[in-house]
Amino acid sequence: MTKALDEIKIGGLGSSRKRVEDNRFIRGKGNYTDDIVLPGMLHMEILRSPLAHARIKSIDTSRAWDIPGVHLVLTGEMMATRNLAWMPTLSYDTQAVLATDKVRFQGQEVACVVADDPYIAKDACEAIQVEYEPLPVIVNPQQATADGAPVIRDDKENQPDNVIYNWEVGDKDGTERAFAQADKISTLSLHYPRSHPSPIECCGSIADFNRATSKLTVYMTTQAPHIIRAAVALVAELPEHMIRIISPDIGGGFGNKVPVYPGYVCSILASILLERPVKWIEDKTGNLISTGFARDVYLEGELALRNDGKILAMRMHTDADHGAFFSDAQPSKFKIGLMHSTFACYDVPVAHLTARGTYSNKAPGGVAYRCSFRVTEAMFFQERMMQQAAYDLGLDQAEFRRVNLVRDDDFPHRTPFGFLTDSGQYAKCLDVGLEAIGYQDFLRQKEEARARGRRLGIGISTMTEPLGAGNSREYDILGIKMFDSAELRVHLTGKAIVRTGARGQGQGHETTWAQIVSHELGLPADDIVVEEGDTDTAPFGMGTYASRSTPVAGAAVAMAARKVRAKARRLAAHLLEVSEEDVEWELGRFYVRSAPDHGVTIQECAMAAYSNMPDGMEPGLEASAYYDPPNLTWPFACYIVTVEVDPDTGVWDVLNVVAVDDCGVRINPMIVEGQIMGGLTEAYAMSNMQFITFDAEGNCVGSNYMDYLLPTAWETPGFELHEVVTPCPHHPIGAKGVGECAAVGGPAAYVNAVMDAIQDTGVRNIDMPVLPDRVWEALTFRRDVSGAPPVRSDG
Ligand code: MCN
Ligand code: CUN
Repeated sequence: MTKALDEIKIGGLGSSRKRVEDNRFIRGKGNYTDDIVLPGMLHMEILRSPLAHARIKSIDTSRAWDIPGVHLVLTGEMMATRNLAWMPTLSYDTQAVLATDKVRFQGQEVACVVADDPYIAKDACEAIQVEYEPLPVIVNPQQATADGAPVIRDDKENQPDNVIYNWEVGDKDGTERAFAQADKISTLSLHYPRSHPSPIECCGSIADFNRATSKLTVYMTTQAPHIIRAAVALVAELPEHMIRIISPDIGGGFGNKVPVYPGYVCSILASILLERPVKWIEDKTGNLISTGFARDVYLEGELALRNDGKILAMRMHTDADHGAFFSDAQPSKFKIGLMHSTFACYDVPVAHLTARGTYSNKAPGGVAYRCSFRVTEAMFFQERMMQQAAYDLGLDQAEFRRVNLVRDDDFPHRTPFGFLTDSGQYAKCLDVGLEAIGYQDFLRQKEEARARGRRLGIGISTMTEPLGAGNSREYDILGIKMFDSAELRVHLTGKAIVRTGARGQGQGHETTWAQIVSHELGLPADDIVVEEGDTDTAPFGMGTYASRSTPVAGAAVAMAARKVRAKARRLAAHLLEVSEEDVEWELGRFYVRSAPDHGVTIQECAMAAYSNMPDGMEPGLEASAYYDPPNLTWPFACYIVTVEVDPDTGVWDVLNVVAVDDCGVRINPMIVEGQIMGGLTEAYAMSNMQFITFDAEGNCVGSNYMDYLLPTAWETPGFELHEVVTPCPHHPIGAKGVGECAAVGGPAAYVNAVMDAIQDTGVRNIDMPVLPDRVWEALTFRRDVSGAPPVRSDG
């Protein structure tokens, strides 16, 4: 008779345990950076450039210094005396901390004031007089590469133009040969607009330099505290052990809190100079105008097709607008992130991808916002292209996908760009989705409605995405290999603490890491606390982004727990007075194989580790593990959306949304569903209401919540969720990442649905956000609608 614990009851794997962090969040007891008040703390504000491109002729700070309560006014010139006017970016470029020679985007940091309170600091910023000489402005790659275009980065040697890189991958000649064999070639070009993560909490930091101890403590809103510590050590040339980065509760990150921002650097220098804590909290417009943008890529491509629907080859080109500095946070080897994960779920024999990156007079960005390094753009293009190709072939769009999806018995599958996808049941996910949405019925309804002048549409998006960088062979950031770690310490009464180098921002790590330990050791999840975000206590890790926490840090948690279990087994053998080989494990308990009733609990082993260990055994029960994943994890998803478009106004309403996600084994099904609903909501917002762009002068249009709309419960549609589980073959508990899937795959489903409703017009593309006026324009003039900047200033 087994005495194993009921895993769901103790909060182990598969338990929809309530999020423990919500105990404090829903009571208003979260501890965010702005909640922290230190003795003697001063406040910093940033003066930003009103112009997108201008030479700085002079900066006069005298009036700001005269304002009572002002302690410090920092300019680029002062930063330069400490070699801090510029900083290296995560993509081997440089970025201005405070502008010295020129401003290169609207909202760029020009000066900082540190004062007794933020209001004095803000007033003093306005008292700074800057004389600008305006320069011609560039807001897209076409302008950037035009003859005679002004060189934005004239600060750099060997930068004669605005091109950052040309990059390619795949088999050019083979692709050309395959295109020559095609029955049909289908093409598509589109712009994936800039989008902004816009977490509710903006960015911020509190730097606290203590001269007596030489220790610098920085509280900040970062998703990757250890990377920041490394950056501070290298940039500010401070000894690493004297730097402590603490990332307290984070009010949403979504990628916005991965980069290193000038505000962090300025608050650190200010604290060192003043020997007092200095707090900088960004305001909403500052956040929307200057930090971590995403996307802004132009994608064009084509598929070589056989009449029966088989894809023979894929070719695509990307023009990426990086803004004024190439500061993407991404693995060093890949200039355009993991864009080449595109078409990974389809059996495409050969493909070729080229990418070009250019500078413009826009805030740097390029990678943040629920993306795993450009996979959002990659999957959006893929799924828009798949729908268009089905139309061009005259095939049913679901059937066309099915014909080309990688088969279940074809794993691991090598993609044309060299990735190895690990596992999946792609056709099954599609079937579950089609069944749930009532596909055949809907097609009939659509016909009938059309006969009465109504326009219904259905959009499908199927995709796999690479989550969980890296393996260390291929993935590094600035030379630091991408792996992660965890530490588990079991106390004598069988309670425990887990620490990882990841840093959740709302994903529920405090809940789910405990569940992994619970699964491995049989300790109730409620007996385990999880701590992340303090570099003095957490083991080294690369941080939380690219949905890498479960694939990498989560795996490290399991491995650390297994080491603890191995030691506990030796303690059990000692307590049971048998040899280790005679000891069996079941959840929560070791027992003697020949006498199953004779056993000890994991808690009894923990006590023995401190009170009754065998001779020669090192006391204590703890372990750490560094986990270098053998591969990325490849979750799959099928999102299906139905809409009705009003032909008179272009307004479209969502009728139904079905999501089928396969993220392998689910640690906490409720949290996974929350992640998927959040992603579908963001996808909905990106597809039709989040409009942030630039006019011809480089003014950022939409840098406030009146224009850049956040979806509320009112306009967000309901979602019907389904699951398929294909365990990840290389992850210790079979889990794959999921945090970004719905935001990555979702947008194409919404846009495809609208395009399906107007397919008979011959319009091939409307750029996101698919605003009603764009749909109306497409319907009325039967033409594609581009959303690329500059936006017209004539309204
Ligand atoms: N999970 C699970 N079972 C799985 C996979 C995941 O139970 N098979 C759980 C995890 O344990 C974790 C959550 O789901 O609690 C998300 O896990 P994972 O997919 O590993 O993603 P990360 O934790 O690395 O989160 C990063 C991802 C990214 S990159 C962005 S951007 C994003 C996202 O998460 N930002 C978010 N979701 C967010 N959700 C909130 N609330 N806030 C953000 O800022
Ligand atoms: Cu790119 S947004 Mo998430 O990977 O932090």
